[in-house]
Amino acid sequence: MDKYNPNAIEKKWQEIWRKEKPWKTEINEDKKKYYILVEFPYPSGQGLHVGHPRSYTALDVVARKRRLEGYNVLYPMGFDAFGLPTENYAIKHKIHPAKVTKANIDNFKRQLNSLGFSFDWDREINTTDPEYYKWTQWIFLKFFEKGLAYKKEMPINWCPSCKTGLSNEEVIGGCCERCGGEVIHKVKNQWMLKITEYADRLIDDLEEVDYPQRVKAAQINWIGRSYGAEINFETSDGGKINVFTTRPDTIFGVTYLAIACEHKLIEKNKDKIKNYDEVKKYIEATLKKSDFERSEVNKDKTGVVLDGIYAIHPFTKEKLPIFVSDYILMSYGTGAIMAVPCHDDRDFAFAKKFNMGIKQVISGDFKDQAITDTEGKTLINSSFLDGLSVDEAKEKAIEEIEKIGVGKKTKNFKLRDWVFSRQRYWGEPIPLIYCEEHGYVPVKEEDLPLVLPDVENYEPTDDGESPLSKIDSFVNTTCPICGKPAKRETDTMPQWAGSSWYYLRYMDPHNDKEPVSKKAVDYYGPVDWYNGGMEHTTLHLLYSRFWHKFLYDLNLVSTKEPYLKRTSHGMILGENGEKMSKSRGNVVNPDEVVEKYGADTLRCYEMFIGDFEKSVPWSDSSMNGCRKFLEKVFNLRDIITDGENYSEDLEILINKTIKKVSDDYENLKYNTAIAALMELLNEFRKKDKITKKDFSTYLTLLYPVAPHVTSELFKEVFDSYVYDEDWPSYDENKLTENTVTIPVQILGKTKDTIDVDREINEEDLVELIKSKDEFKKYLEGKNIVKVIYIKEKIINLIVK
Ligand code: ANZ
Repeated sequence: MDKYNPNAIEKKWQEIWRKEKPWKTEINEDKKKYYILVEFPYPSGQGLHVGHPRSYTALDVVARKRRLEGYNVLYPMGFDAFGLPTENYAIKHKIHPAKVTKANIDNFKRQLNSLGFSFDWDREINTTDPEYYKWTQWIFLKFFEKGLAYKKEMPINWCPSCKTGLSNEEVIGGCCERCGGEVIHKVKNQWMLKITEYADRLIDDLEEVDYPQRVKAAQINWIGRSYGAEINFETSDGGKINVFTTRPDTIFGVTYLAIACEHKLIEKNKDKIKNYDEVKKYIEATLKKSDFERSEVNKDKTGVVLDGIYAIHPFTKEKLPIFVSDYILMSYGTGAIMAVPCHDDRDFAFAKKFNMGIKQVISGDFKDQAITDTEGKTLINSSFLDGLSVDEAKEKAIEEIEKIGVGKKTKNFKLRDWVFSRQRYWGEPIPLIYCEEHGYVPVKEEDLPLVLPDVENYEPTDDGESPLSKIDSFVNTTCPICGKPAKRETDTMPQWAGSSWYYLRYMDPHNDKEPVSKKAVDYYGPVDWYNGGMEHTTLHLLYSRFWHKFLYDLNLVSTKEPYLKRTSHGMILGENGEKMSKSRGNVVNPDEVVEKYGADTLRCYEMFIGDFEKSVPWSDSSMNGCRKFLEKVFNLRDIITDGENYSEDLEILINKTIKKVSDDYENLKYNTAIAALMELLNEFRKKDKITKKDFSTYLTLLYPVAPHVTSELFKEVFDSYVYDEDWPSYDENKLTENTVTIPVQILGKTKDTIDVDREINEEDLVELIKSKDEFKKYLEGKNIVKVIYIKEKIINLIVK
C-alpha cells in the first residue's frame, strides 16, 4: 500500500491539464453556456495571498460541477496590472514597471497553477498589454465622442506623497487609500466621466440582478438618490438664495439659512457684508479642510453670520439670518440650505451654539435632541400643512411652492462624476491630442494603441504633471485634423479603467478588430456568477456596471447588466484574527502550505474553515484535519469490494449526501458539503467496504474541491477521467429511511418503542402492537376504546 503523496499526484495532474487543456472553452451553440467570473488579481510583489484561493476555489468548485452537469463553462483568469504599487516599487528599486509586472505575473501564474484551478489560460488577459489597453482607449474615445468624457477645472483630492489626484472613492477618512497619507485639495484640469448620467439606471436596474441585499444597499447608498425641492429665498439685497432640501415639509420650521464658503453670494455682497473680513478669514481656513472633515456629523459646529444681509421666508415673510458654515458643501445640492434645527441633527447643534431659534413642526416630545424620526408623525405649527403626515406634507409643500413660483420638485444624487485623470506613468495614456485650433482631438482609431513610451524616468513630477509631460517626443505631435503641430494629453487613466470591461474581453480575447465580437457577447454574456470582495462593492462594481450600460447604449452588448449574480467571500485573517500583513508578520505563504500539505488540502481547508461569507482566522490545526481527511479518502481504495453490499441505511445516507453536496455547492455552503462527505467516509470505514459504484460517486462529489487526488484515484480504479463523469443524481424516494421507531403509550404512559414501516396505517399498527409480547401484558383482558396516532411520531392507546 503506497502512501498519499500529494506533491507527486498534483504535479502529475497539473501537467496533464496543461497539455490536454480540458478546460478550454469554445463557442458551441448546441451547448448551454455558463460564465463564471472571479475578480482578477493585482499582481503585487508579495505574490498570491491565501485569501485569493478562497474566492477562486469556491467558483472552481462551481465551474467543475457545471461541466459535469453538461454546461459549456467559461472560467477565465487574468491580471489587473496597472497602478500605483507597481509604479512605486519600480521607482524605489529602479526597475521599469513593465519588468516588475512581468515578473509578478509569472510568479502569480505559477502559484495559481500550483493550486489546480480549472482556468482556461488561453484566454488570459493583462490590462497592461497594449493589445488589451488598445480597447480600453477605444472605449474612452467612445465616451469622448458621446460627450461623456469632458475636461473640467475642479478641486481634486491630491495625495502629496503619491503625487497624484484621487477619486472620492480612493479617499478613506480624509486619507489616501494607497499610502495612508493625508489628502489635500488642489485645483486641476481633469478628465471626467459622466457617470451621473447613468445614476438612475444604476439604481433601477439592480432589480434585474441577483446580488446580496447588502451589496445592493451599498450601491444605492453610494449613488444616494433623494427627492426633494429647490426653494428660492429672497434676500435683502434683492437677490435670491436657492436651497436644496429633502424635507420641504419642514418649511415652517426654518430659523436661518446657511451657505457654503464657495457660494457666490458672498463675493456679490462684499460691500454689504459688514463683517466681510471676518467672513473671509473663516472661508480661507475652511477651504484647507477636506469635504470629509467638513461634513463630519459629530464635529463642533462653526460658522459666521453675514452681518448686513438677511433672507425672507417665502410664506411667513419672516427675516432669517444667513450664515456661512463649513458643514455646507458646495458640491452637493445647491451649496445652500434652509436650516430646521428642531428636525435636523446638524442644524440643531449649530442652532444651540449660535443661539438660533428652534421651531418644532413635526409632532413628538421635543427635549434636547432634534426629532428626526418621522414614523407616524404629523405636521404642527405649519399653516396649511397642519395635520398632514410627513409624506403628504412633502407633496403639499412642493405643490404650494410651485404655485407661488418660488421653487420646484427636484431629484438629487450624492454620486459625483468620475475623475478619470491620473498624473502618473503606469496607466493607459489618454488618447487625445490638443490642437490650438481644433481643441481636443481623438487619436485616430488606426493609431491605437497609443503605447506608453519607454522612458528612463517615470517618477512623478513635483508640479503635479504626469511624467509623460517631460517626454518631448511623446508630447509633440500633429493634429489629426489639420496636421499642424499639436500636443498630446499626458494624463493616464485610473487603475479602475482596465477592470471596467475585462469580463467582456475574456469572451473574445484575441479579437484585433473590436473589443469583443457581438457573436461572443451573445453567446457567453452576461456573466452568470461573479464572486469578489465586499471592498469592491461601491467602486469596481459600480464603474463596470456604468461602462456596461454605456456599451449597451452603443449596441455593443445585448444586456443591460453585466453580472446576473454576485456573491462575496469573507477575508482570511491572520491566526491572531487580525488582517494579514507584512508589518504584522502574520502572512501565510501559499507556496509553503502547498509544499507541506498539498494543494488539495489547501483547497479543502479554504472551503471548510467556516461560513464562506464571513471572515475567518487562519488555523494550522484545521489544515491538519483536512489533510487527514484526504489521506482517509486515499485509503478508501484498500476496502473496495466487487458487487453490491447495500444496507438500507447506507443507501439512504449516500442519496442524502448527493443531495446535500449538490445543494450546498450552489449555496456557498462549502463547509457543510465537506462535513457531509466526511460523515459518509466514516460510514464506509465503519463498514470496512465500499462498492465500486459508491467509490465512483464519492470521488465525483469530492472532485470539485480536491481535483488532483480524486482524478488520481479515479484513473487508477476506473481507468478514465473523473471529469468525464456526469454529476451524480439521487433517488428522491431514497432520501429518508422506510423504517421509523415509534414510542407506544398506554393510557399516556410510554411502555416501549416499536419499529414499523413509515407508511403503516393505524389499524395494522394496532394489530402489530397487540401481537408483541412486550405490550401483551398491558392489553390482555382490556378493551382499546380509543387510538391516538400521530403518523411516524407516537401512538397512544386508551384502554378500559
Ligand atoms: C431642510 C431639512 C430639514 C433637511 C430636516 C433635513 C432634515 P440627504 O438626505 O443626505 O440628501 N443639505 C442640502 N444641501 C447640503 C449641502 N450642500 N451641504 C450640507 N447639507 C446639505 O441630505 C439632504 C439634506 O441635507 C437637505 O435637507 C439639507 O437639509 C441638507 F428636518 O433641508 B435638509
